[in-house]
Amino acid sequence: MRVKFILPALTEARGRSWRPVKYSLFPPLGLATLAGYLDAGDEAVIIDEHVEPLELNDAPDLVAIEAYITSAGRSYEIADFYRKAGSYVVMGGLHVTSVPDEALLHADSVVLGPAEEAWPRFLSDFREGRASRVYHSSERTLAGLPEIRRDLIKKRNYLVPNSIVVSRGCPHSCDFCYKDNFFRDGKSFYTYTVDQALAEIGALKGRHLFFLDDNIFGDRRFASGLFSGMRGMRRIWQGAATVGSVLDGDLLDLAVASGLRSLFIGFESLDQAGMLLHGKNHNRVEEYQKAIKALHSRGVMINASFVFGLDSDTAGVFDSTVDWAVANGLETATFHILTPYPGTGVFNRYSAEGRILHRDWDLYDTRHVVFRHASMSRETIEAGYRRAYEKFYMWKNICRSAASKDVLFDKIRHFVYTGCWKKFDPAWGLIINMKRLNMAIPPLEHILEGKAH
Ligand code: B12
Repeated sequence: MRVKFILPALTEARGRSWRPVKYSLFPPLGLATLAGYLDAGDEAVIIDEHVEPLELNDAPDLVAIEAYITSAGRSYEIADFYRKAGSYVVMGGLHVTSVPDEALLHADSVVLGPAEEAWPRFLSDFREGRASRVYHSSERTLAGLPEIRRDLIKKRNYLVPNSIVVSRGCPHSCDFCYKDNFFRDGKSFYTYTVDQALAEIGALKGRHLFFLDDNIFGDRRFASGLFSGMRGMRRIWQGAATVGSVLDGDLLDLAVASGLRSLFIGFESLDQAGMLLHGKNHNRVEEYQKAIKALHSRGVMINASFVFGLDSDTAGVFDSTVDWAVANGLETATFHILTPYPGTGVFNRYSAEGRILHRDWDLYDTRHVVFRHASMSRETIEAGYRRAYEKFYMWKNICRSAASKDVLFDKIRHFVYTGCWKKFDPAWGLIINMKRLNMAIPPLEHILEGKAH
């Protein structure tokens, strides 16, 4: 059987002569996971449209497409093309799970939620010529997962070929997150065993790793086993966690000893009331600075995430958030406009209140306002969002933020890391087009390495 796995490009990454490096960071791990379930005699290819052209001149037996919200339009185009060409088309992923009826207009079958149990069932039905239209499962385990087909990933196209995910979901329930809907009929947070995770890490060449898990600190027992096991493996790694989890006993020390050098943290908002509105009760604003200090004092850089457009936000929120982020020496930040993804709690609530403006999924990219805010206009929020990015990444503010560090080495590292990340997109574009992103990995490792305090 010939199978073509496709990750269609997100709207914002299409049709540009050069692309921001963020679209060349991570290979499509979900699709490589699914490819692991094929038989030895099957032929498989993975095409990631963010980093390579998709040739539409073939008719594989099976085309498997992963759709995110802003790649939905493109995913449907590709699905329609292949169905016409005579291929069988199956779709899955976050957006398909949110709106299966929409996806079924373009796909022969859809797989909803995590696919580790449903996908092999689909494959077996498909081989027997009796595939159903919809597959989903409530069985949730990562035990016995076949080897992820990393051999199908064109590593030179990515800055972080060693991305890895050792859990699914998250222990929390924020109403703007896809999680509750995606995992709705079963467990919504589960992990590899520690041994399974260590074996996968052990098989990855090179030093740098990036854990793509929503919350790598989320299961204390698993995380401490993992970090203890990684000690001595000479890895340096990045990942994501919550404010509270980095203050949870010795977990952070174990993480740093195992190679943690940079952490993504969803601070979201400096307004406690705003977060309560969205169920992010575990974020306590009074702990933010303590968490930042805990990380910086151990030489761990922070990539902070903020969301604008909570009902409690007013026009001052953009500047006050950036000023706070700069004053606290945060190395990098991503800003988002609150985006009610279909199927989430906030989408259902705003829908019921008649506040969803449209369903043009291309604009559900966290850069556009797609709902009616309690007090601010669309223009105010979008302009404030753009200003926040510009202001945070002004050289003046990068210098000011870097200067807030106590140790000279950290000041320099902050300056170089932030500058390289945001200020040199055309240079990144060149390296991407030359397919030489792997050249950037040793300097990245060097910068990240730093010296743990
Ligand atoms: C890598 C990544 C990206 C990459 C995407 C390309 C890529 N390589 O996948 C990049 C950097 C481009 C990206 C961009 C963005 N991302 Co992103 N990203 C991720 C991340 C960290 C990992 C994805 C991954 O590999 N997961 C692991 C694999 C195993 O899971 P999976 O892909 O979901 O696949 C499983 C199932 O979905 C299913 N499946 C998937 N596809 C298919 C296809 C078929 C045929 C079948 C049968 C099954 C199936 O089977 C797999 C195994 O169970 C996730 C977080 C996460 N932990 O998932 C966030 C995440 C998806 N991103 C998120 C966000 C917000 C964004 C951005 C909007 C951020 C921004 N403002 O720029 C953008 C744009 C996204 C958009 N417009 O839709 C959110 C989505 C939030 C939501 N919907 O509620 C997530 C969940 C992070 C989070 N917790 O907030 N992202």
